[in-house]
Amino acid sequence: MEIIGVPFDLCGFRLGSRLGPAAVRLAGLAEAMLALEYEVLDDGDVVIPPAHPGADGIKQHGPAAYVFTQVFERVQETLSEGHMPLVIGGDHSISIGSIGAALGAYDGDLAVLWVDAHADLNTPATSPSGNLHGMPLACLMHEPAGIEGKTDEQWQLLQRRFVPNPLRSDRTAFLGLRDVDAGESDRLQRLPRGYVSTMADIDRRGLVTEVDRLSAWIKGLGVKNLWISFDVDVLDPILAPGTGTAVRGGLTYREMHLLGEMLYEILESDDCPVQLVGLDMVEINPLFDTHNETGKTGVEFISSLFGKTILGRL
Ligand SMILES: [Mn+2]
Repeated sequence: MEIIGVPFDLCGFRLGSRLGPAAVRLAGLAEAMLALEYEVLDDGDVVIPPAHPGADGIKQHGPAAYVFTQVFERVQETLSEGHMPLVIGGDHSISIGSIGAALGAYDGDLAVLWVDAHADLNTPATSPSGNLHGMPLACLMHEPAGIEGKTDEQWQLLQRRFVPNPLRSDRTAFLGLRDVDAGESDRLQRLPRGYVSTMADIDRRGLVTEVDRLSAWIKGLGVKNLWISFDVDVLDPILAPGTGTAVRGGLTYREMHLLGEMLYEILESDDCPVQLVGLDMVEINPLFDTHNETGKTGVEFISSLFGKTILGRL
């Protein structure tokens, strides 16, 4: 596996997630993967340009495109070498580059599991904030910008350059949703539905039932490759305060580990036709954290996802 640090936060709600890759490294990501007997490469961070708001159009479009280009190329290269990219952000906009590259590498044969409090399905027209970190899935799905002129041009440029093969909404799974904007909700209703599990579903039926349902969905999809995009704001802020977009009522510590362990079992099982090809971990903001608890928690989730159990890697 290869760690790709993306200290880019200009498209987020609050600055500070540029410190996320350092926090996750400090929490021992590479060491944890080595302990599980994976080979780990870390070629450092992509280069981040200074902020440049632009006169009109999408906020910080220039710096974003500059960063996504590098993310796209690094992920493409890592996949072509047969390695697993671990993309550490940074705000969630960077998934346009990472998942766009994976969609290209597998010719569109890709499902995405979006583990996040938010649906990130806004377009420039429906986004209440105008921040690109709330729009990556809409961009990946080739939804139209909904605003003409420069915004539309810039939106289409992102799609042309980074998303040659659009993500199909019916191959997208959401887990942990609890803060969905009106425009996103409309889009979720309108687009062909993949898998959706909100925090209310998890409360009613329990995480095990919901992940079993996810397992059946993944196995029946007819797709060979899976990308997991993990936004730490899916976790309850009591557990993971170090994020700029905290929402109460998230996954608990034990649910987080159970999710990682169950996903590992599903993906390792003999009857699973889908392989995990890459991971994003985003929105870790050490400025809001206490003693790097959120960085450490992120590393614990990744460890469970890659086979760590109480009794070792089974
Ligand atoms: Mn997100």
